[in-house]
Amino acid sequence: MNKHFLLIALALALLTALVVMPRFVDAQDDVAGVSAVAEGSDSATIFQAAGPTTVSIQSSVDQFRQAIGAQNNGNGPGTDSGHREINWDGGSTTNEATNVAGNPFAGFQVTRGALFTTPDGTGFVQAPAGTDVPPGGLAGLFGNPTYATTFRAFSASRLFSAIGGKITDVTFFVPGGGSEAAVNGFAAVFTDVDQPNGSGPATKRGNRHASTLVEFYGVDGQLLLSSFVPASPGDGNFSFFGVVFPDARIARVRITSGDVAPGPNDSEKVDVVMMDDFIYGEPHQVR
Ligand SMILES: [Ca+2]
Ligand SMILES: [Ca+2]
Repeated sequence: MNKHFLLIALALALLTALVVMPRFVDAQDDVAGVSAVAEGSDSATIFQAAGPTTVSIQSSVDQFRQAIGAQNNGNGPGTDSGHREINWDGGSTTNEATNVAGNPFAGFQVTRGALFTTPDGTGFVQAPAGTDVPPGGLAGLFGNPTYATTFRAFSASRLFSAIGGKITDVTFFVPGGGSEAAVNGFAAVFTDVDQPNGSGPATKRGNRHASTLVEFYGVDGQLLLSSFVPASPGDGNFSFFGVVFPDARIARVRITSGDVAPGPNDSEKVDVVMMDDFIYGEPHQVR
């Protein structure tokens, strides 16, 4: 083959790659959408939104709740339908407490059927971005005063984060103290996802490195679906990403929030990301 043929073939390959990039590669402010995406599963429905205010994502959050089962089962025993939510606020919209938990964090395993583990961190924190109440929320715990304004809560007043790591694994149990379980859908709210989702072809010219990723695994440990979370550059903006399947097949969710463990300043080089509300289908026993 001659050199010209190779160049033409290369150009065609690049063109094809551009054309087939996922439709939500270019996240923008106030993007919202519901779509079925054949990325790892042709039966998943994706809910995603991003933007500068809580309103930017609220309709997608509400649509997701409807899709997994509208009833919020709170701390009740395991049931047939509906969903569970964790807003990290301890039952108060003015909660200023900084609550640190170990790893794994089992505080919601019996009541709402979710257990949290961080493979690269040491524990978890539920806290406001910043507060005068010692140790001072995320800003105080992570020793970075800029965190008080870099992050905002979707549900007032506290956020959630791994400590010393950027990865959170969520596994499910039948509420009330039951055995391992699976859910039909899972979604999370994020604040301050700055780096664009999707990894485009321009790895050399322009960094399209994405910071925040959600992976969904089945009961046999197989990867069901993986996606980056849409970004909304600017301090304290909101992102939402969720997936619903036709049945309870998600046994584990791995969330990579940001590209660095909390501590350093959020900057163009490192994207620090905090989490807020987790919403998931009623956990059903794995058979
Ligand atoms: Ca909250
Ligand atoms: Ca950030």
